[in-house]
Amino acid sequence: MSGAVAAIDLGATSGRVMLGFVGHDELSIRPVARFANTPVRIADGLHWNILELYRNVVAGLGAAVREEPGLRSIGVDSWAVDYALMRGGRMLGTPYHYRDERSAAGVEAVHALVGPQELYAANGLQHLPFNTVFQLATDELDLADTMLLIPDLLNFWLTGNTAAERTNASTTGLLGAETREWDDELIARLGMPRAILPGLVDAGTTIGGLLPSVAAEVGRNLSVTTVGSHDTASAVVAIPSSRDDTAYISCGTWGLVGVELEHPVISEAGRAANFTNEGGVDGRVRYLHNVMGLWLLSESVRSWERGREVIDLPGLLAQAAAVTTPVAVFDADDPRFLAPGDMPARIAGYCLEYDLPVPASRAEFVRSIIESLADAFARAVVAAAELSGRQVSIVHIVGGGSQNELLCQLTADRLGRPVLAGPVEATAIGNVLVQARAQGLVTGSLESLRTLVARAFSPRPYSPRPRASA
Ligand code: LFR
Repeated sequence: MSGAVAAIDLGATSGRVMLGFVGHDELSIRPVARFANTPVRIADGLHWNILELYRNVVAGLGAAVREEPGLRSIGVDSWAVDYALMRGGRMLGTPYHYRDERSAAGVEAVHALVGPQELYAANGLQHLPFNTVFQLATDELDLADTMLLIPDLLNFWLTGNTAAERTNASTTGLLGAETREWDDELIARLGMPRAILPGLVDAGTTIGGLLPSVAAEVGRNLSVTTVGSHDTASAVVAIPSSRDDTAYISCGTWGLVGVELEHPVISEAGRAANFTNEGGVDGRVRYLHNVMGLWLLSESVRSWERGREVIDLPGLLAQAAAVTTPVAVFDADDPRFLAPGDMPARIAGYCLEYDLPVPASRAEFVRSIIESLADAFARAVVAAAELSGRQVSIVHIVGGGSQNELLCQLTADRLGRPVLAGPVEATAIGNVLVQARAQGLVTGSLESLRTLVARAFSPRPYSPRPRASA
């Protein structure tokens, strides 16, 4: 038996609707619609243009149905942590972007009630100033009756049903690391209203059919299935390997570097190294660290394009690969790089502060960024192995970054271990596979799904080069 499902995958800079065709021995995907995701800054801060995203999702589903009338199901994933507050089914204000600065005040408010150590012991999350718990601490929660994370919000608009999908709920900071249930005690200590948190569901649950008005727009009714609705959870489903000695780097706007575990690792060393225990599909644990990712590059390009110039990125990457002068390797994780704004100026500022050579051209900036990312990736892989007690001999890079040859090669060089790159669309593939399994198109554990991925999308190998030529 084989059939088609559609993945709605919303990233921080763009969204897509992909058709996936899955059978016992079959897996392929095809893009149906792509659209920009452009945040909007208004007087009170930086927001997502969530209505525009929803409009594009519905239009994309219409196109998917026209291309594949037998579509069995749809599933939504997006970036994590961000949310809408609701009352009586209405959205109260436009969701904030996690890069909005307001969360700093939330960090202080939360830590005044529950210190960082205790918080980590409860939720197992690395400290990111934008974790939902910190954002919520700045919000008017008394006005709301429900809090919906972004994919849960879209599922609600599509079906009228509310639920909190567990992998994404694990990024809120309000889920117990061990129990994977809402942590009532923590929530009470933070003085947050427990009632706004919807019931939890696992990936692979049918949420419902489309509301009649939505079905009319799309062209027919469709069943909505939860997937690993945190995009990184879906990407990890599609790592094309089931070997125990594998680490992964899911690289897009962020570089998520880690290993998959059966149980969380809550240790002081892991907390100090800022390693997170996020929830994976099938109850797995994504033990990983957030590296700043291709954001450093895209935000630099955005600065250069402010002068109305259009940057030829492939050309610039080729120039960067040809740079022979030594460039600065800076700490890609430095919090100064988090907010939107002039990235080259911040990198130059870092170099001056730490007495490193300031890049003298755009090609040198790009080389410096890629070297620094590869360095941060390599350090995070080593830390993931040490902290989890796992032996790592192979590293998979998936997502947009897997297309960046320089990044893959430099990561292999710095690690002294082989890197396997691809698939580029890991998130959409993971989304498709979890739906397909829920529909009975495939069966089995994540390992059998990954075998299917490895067969359909064979990754590109990069061998570490000897030090002298690296
Ligand atoms: C990647 C990602 C990361 C999360 C960050 C913010 O797209 O989902 O996993 O830490 O975005 O939500």
